[in-house]
Amino acid sequence: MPTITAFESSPDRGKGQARDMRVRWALEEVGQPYDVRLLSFAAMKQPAHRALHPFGQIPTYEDGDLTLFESGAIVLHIAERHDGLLPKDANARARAIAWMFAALSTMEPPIVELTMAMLFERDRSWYAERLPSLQERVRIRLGELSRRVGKTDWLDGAFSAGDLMMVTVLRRLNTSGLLDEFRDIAAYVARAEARPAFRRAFEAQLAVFQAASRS
Ligand SMILES: N[C@@H](CCC(=O)N[C@@H](CS)C(=O)NCC(=O)O)C(=O)O
Repeated sequence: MPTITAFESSPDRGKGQARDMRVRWALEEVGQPYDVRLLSFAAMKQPAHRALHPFGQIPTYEDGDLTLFESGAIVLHIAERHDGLLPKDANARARAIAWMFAALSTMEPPIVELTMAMLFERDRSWYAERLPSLQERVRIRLGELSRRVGKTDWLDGAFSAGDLMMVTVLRRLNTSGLLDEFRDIAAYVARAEARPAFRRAFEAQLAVFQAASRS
């Protein structure tokens, strides 16, 4: 059974934003049970964890003699070893993987820049001046993506690891108000969140936060 790592006490208070959510969701989609090792921020920076993750972050994935870091690499590994997250047809499979990369390297950077500024830079003198340009960069990408997801349920045929990755990236915008401006995208995210595997992964992550708050 694989073991993943996750925050002992997630800064998002269990809202499914931490990147172990992607891995949990992928494992739930393919029906693979897993163990979770919870880490404090201090433990993430210790040599024992850095031996698994060079940047001292979560998530990691251990299965037998394989250790992986980077949520995209982990989800791709799970999708390649189980049915359900990548199409069998070689071209469709390559396109689904392209959507995973698009989520991580085209959509996620401007979204992370915006959300990090909203979380950690609100009190800076330049925040109000910088915010509109950060929002505009995200809006451009959302506009482009909405033309795609407005036409079909999923990005390319059946639900795939590409959708899983895209939705976890888009969910980072939940508190930004920007998703409300793009009804097609909000509906796409809601469709994905209604999947039983998403719900199970979300509940598992929330349960960790609730247990940490009680102790
Ligand atoms: N590109 C990495 C990013 C990993 C990452 O940023 N993890 C965050 C949690 S979502 C983390 O561990 N933050 C704490 C830190 O960097 O100290 C991935 O997709 O796995």
